[in-house]
Amino acid sequence: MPRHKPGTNASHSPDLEPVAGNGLLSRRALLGRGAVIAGAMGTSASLTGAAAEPLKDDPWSLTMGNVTPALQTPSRFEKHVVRTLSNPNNELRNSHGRTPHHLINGTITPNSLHFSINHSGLPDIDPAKHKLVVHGKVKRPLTFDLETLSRYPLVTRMGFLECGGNSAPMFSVTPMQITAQAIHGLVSNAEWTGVPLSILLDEAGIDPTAKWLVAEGADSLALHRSVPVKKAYDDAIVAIYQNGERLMPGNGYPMRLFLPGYQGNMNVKFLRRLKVVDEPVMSYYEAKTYSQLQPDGKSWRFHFLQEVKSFITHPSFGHTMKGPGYYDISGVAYSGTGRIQRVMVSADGGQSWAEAALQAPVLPKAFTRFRMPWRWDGQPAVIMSRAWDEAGYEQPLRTDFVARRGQTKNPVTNPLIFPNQHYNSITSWGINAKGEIAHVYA
Ligand SMILES: Nc1nc2c(c(=O)[nH]1)N[C@H]1C(S)=C(S)[C@@H](COP(=O)(O)O)O[C@H]1N2
Ligand SMILES: [Mo]
Repeated sequence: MPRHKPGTNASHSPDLEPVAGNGLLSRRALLGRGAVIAGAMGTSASLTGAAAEPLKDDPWSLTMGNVTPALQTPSRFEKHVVRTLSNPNNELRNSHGRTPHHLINGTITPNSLHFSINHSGLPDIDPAKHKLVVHGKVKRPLTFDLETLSRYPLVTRMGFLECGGNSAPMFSVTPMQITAQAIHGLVSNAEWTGVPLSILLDEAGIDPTAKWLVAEGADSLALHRSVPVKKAYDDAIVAIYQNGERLMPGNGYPMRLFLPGYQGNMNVKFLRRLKVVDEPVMSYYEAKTYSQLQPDGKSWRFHFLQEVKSFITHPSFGHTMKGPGYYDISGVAYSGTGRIQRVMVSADGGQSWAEAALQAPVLPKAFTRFRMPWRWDGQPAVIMSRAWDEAGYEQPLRTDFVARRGQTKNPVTNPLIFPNQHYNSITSWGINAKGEIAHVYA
């Protein structure tokens, strides 16, 4: 394609030259040049419609508005932006709430929409009575309450939290026609504030030969997991704030273990015990539920790390394209190993790829939002994303991944519960000429 000077004619700007198949545009199109976007609109009008008409006053412009509430909630027009529940009728079993990734944007999951998994419900904990004990192979067993813990030096860090069972519907042999919320809703990202676990262990005087901790929650099943002491000293915290406010009851109020990048289940909520021991205790959740069953029938002993992953949230299943023209392809990428290095996007089912823009700051073990400018020509397209992390790990292609890790043919009573764990391969969305979006395997 011939190159033109930018600004001479928006529709022939070099920023509108395709960088990969099926209309992917240069990332430079994102650098705030409206003319480029206008050019991508093609012959149709701009995104905002015809020439501006004189404004008229709607009812809300004519009277005094509502009074400011003490605790604000989203607009009544956003009532559909909610978590989906696995146990809406309050049966005596576990309950999940899934994050609506296709309805939100940015990187921070609002506390009201952070996913939640509670194996024995939400305990109604009085923070004045809740205690955390540190004991076992230590010189000085210690007891903390929320107030004493709050007086320690606190650290704040952004971090994703993902259930090992997130994305399990992707193990289905046929693509399930469900939203990114239903597929990937068991991962969220928040700013956590708490006390580094290393400070508490040092104060207790941990036996230098001890290799493991047992963390236990105060809910009725006393969920407990073994955690390597090495991880505790690396970057673990006892979190007491979530996005600036106290933890939500469903996210561990008043205190929880936060292990950046490690399998959700190990992030013990309602934390009441840290016992220093020599060996892992092989608790129910590490020996059975969250162990990884392989196609050969064997299980991996532990699978702590949540590996590099990405998925497109916009556009995705549940959205409809509003005609040909400019779109942002956007989604989230994250890795339990560290920072996201690169995200590639394809609009032609993986035949060609272009590098997406990563929104700064790119933080370790946290969501990174990626964006890819795209001119959809109204023809069928398959969009997908693939991420790499700074340690060089790449998100596996689906065929390679399921060859190694298996698929499930079994008709399942609850289609969102699969026996397999830790899906970190690719998600593809197929768009037809009507602009309808389906979940496809490419
Ligand atoms: N005490 C306790 N801790 C728990 C759980 C629980 O049910 N009880 N659920 C675990 C599971 S399976 C996951 S994936 C994460 C989810 O954390 P969240 O509910 O804050 O999103 O918490 C883990 N910690
Ligand atoms: Mo989980």
